[in-house]
Amino acid sequence: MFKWLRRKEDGAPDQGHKEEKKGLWDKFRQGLSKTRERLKEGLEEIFVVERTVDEAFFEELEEALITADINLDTVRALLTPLKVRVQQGELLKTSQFKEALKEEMLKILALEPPPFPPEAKPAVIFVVGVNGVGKTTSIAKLGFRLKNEGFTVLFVAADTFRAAAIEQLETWGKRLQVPVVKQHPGADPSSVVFEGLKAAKARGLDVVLVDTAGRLHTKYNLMEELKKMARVAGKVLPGAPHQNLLVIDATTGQNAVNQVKYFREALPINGLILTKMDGTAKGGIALTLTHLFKIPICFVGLGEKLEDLQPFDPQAFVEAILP
Ligand SMILES: Nc1nc2c(ncn2[C@@H]2O[C@H](COP(=O)(O)OP(=O)(O)OP(=O)(O)O)[C@@H](O)[C@H]2O)c(=O)[nH]1
Ligand SMILES: [Mg+2]
Repeated sequence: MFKWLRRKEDGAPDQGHKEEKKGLWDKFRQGLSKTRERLKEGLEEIFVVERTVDEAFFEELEEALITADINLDTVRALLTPLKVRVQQGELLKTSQFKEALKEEMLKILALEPPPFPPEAKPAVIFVVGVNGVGKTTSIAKLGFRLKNEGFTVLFVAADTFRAAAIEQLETWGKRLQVPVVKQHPGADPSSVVFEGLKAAKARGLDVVLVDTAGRLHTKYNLMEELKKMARVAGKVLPGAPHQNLLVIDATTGQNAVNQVKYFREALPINGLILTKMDGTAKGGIALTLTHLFKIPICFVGLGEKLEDLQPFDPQAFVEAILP
């Protein structure tokens, strides 16, 4: 059901398609309940009484959408086409409005993610983002998913900033039976990348997931470090890194916009992972980011369990926030 999600053609026994549509929609519904509740508070009053759409209605709607962390530009982008339809004499009743709003949201969200994993062997994926957003746990969850789809995986502990970061990835590696390439804390992250990619190439593995630091000692510049890691990766494997995924914590709110700008200066960002959707009423950030940057959301974190990192389904998302 997601064309961009690749499965390994040769190995993998059919897992009986885990992403059954209904199961996924339920997960989105559950994971996005806080955002839905927030929107409901604002929207219920607007939609509950059938009335004729007027200027005041638009103002109330605008306000309600902003409270779910959809930024003003994005709200206007959503509502302007609807205003035009009202002016043209269509959509005159509030009851027709919700479906039309969903359609507008889907237009913004309909960006097809790049193939996952990318079609290279080994495929090298950098997972980047500021500290604490969920990079390492997302790597574990992606590793779990890839293994289930029949791919062989390697983790690279290139967040050498803290000893605990290396240990955290190692623990996941043991649990998932995924090999981990690491060095001592404080080692040059690029050197770990170099060693990791060499190892993946030598062992003929399918996918390399590279964990990176969210902050560094003050004498380093995180962005310069990331660029260097990418250059080193490209020397070992031309074309690597094949995909850079930026992890954004959905609870951050509008600061996420700055984070995308910041990381995009260092690396081309091919997709977003929005974590902790389950813990926030600010799920509307998904719309803001895709609208402003036109970067697809690949995965969303809907809970803490391994299977809670799910491919982003725009339709399930829209239905979940606007029931
Ligand atoms: N509820 C929820 N918690 C999450 C999700 N993703 C990550 N977390 C939690 O967020 C916390 C931080 O996750 P990490 O993976 O360690 O974050 P990180 O980006 O690697 O952090 P640093 O290595 O410090 O930069 C952990 O407690 C995770 O369990 C999610 O989708 N939902
Ligand atoms: Mg980490």
